[in-house]
Amino acid sequence: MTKIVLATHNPGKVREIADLLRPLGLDVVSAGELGLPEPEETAKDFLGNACIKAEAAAQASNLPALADDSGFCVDGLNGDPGIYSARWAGPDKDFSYAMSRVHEELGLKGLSESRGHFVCALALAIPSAETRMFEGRVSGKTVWPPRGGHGFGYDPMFLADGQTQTFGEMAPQDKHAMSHRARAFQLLLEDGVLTGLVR
Ligand code: ITT
Repeated sequence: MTKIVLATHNPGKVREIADLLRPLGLDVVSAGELGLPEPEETAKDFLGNACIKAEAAAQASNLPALADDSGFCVDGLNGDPGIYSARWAGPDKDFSYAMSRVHEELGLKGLSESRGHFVCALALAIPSAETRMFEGRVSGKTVWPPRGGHGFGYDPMFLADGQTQTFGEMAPQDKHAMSHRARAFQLLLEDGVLTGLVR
């Protein structure tokens, strides 16, 4: 079986990406399990940071590596937290705190809610081949108070367009049917490079 590294240390992402990859029959191992270091995310956009993480993991492991850089972009906060979504949760990765911060900063601008979207950039780095990149997004709005205990990160405060349940309330398979991550993943599958690895 072809082995692929998930170049992330975020358990929520490992769970979701492993679900999306499972039908392909790849042998998935996470960067955490391999003890790979976390590179600094110094790029100015999601695609650039995904590339940094995928290429660092591919180089360190000499295996194909798939990285996800993602975030929550709130229109009323000029796109913040955006690429800083993980950093807004502080060193303890406290997303109750990060969600409160979004709510409070909207409040300082006189807003009780705002349109926003999730972005997911995927980068697939294969040793001695060119890195491939794909981006997906899903639009909706913020809700307060947060609702639901599924998912991770900002899921409980995001209501996608046309939905009545937040991402935090949705069953995992329902989020997978429409999320930014699933959309980026669909583009990756259509590209064929991943299925090419399995053959
Ligand atoms: P890695 O870099 O190790 O992958 P990270 O959590 O630091 O883990 P990012 O820099 O891409 O990853 O941060 C993205 C943050 O955006 C993540 O920590 C979540 O809080 C949030 N986020 C991304 N996708 C999300 C989703 O599907 N639902 C809720 N929040 C999400």
